[in-house]
Amino acid sequence: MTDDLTLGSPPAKKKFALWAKILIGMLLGVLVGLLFKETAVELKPIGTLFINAIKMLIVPLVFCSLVSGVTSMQDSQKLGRIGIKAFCLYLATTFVAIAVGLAFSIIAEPGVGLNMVATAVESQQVSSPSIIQTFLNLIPTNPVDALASGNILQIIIFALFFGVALNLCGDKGRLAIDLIDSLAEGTYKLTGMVMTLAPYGVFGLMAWTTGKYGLDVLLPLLKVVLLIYLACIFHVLFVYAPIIRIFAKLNPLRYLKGVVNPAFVGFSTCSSSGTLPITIKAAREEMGVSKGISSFVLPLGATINMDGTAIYQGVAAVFIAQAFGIDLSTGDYFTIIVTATLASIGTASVPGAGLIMLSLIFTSIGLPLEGLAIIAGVDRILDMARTTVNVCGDLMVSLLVAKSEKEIDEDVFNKSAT
Ligand code: DAS
Repeated sequence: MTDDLTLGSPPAKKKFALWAKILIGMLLGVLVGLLFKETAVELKPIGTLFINAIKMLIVPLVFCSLVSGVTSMQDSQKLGRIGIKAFCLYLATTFVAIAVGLAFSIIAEPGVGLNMVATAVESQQVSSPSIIQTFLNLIPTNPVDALASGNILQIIIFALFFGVALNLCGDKGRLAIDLIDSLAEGTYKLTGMVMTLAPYGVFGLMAWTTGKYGLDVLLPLLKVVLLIYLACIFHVLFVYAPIIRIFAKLNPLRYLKGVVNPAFVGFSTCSSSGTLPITIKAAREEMGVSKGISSFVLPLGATINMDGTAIYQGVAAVFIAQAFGIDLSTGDYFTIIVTATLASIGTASVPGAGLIMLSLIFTSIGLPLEGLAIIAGVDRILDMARTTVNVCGDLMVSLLVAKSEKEIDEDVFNKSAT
């Protein structure tokens, strides 16, 4: 796979695949982090520069590509159908993800034998807004403020309604539609340009992460870290891949090839929304998902779909219960599933958000909040895995929806193996 943008490189020169450059950047970053700790932690600005460059794209790309995508679908009923399909699929995969996390930790018992003692710590009341309030918050009272503050859900709602309105304008809407189409194309090209920075940004992020969280932080909690990574890998290979094979009747290996770039970027940035421009680009160029579907389903997924976070919350809750010798009842497990599903919708797609929402889970079943401090030590390492699964889950659902709506170019999808 190569990036479609050749920024001045001579056509005759063999293009080294972007994913390979990112992988080399990642490995070099880990090496520098392990060998030169002090220097490595100073390299974070290189990664921050890359993340800021991606964040620069999110609002214009999501707004322009969503309005452009909606206006390319004249049928508003189809739009509603796509939204309901995506929402239901996101909820269903999150539900399965929590079950996977609970199953892995019940079987492996990572916290058994740690015999930690809880001291009375006031539970910080982290409350996710009520269902009613969540829906009320969807409507932007000031669209410009929503764009300026990067409130993705409000931008999605405004762009959806604005796109439908432009469709209803007939010829009078043509000028605005053409303008937004070209703005969308411009932000898309800009994404390709930013992607050329990925190998360097990933190098800086991995060097800083390894330098800061080296092996000495990891070793005491190695079992739970390995368990969460194992559960995440299982979820992608034994839940997503079979779903694609069975329900989309597509080759799952090509899906796994197509998610490589967004997965690498999600892994190193720990931000699904920060990875969104790259995720949209991969959906279109590697999987053949249409502009309309990718520009609607992926921003929605980056906001409400957090399967990796759900796995992490399932494992972490059982791990801390075991570590403190607390027996969980069936009702507790049910509470974890419901709370983690709702929490994952409310979890912001930025680094460390899952840890904050974990306190909601702990509070809901009476687990000691000291457990958060234990998990926090390795949370960045865990965030890398869960964000990667969050991104892969968004792409999987966009593929299913595109296939069901006959909005996938299978020639593009099948070429991604080349
Ligand atoms: N880092 C979040 C994301 O961007 C996930 C999390 O913190 O759980 O998806």
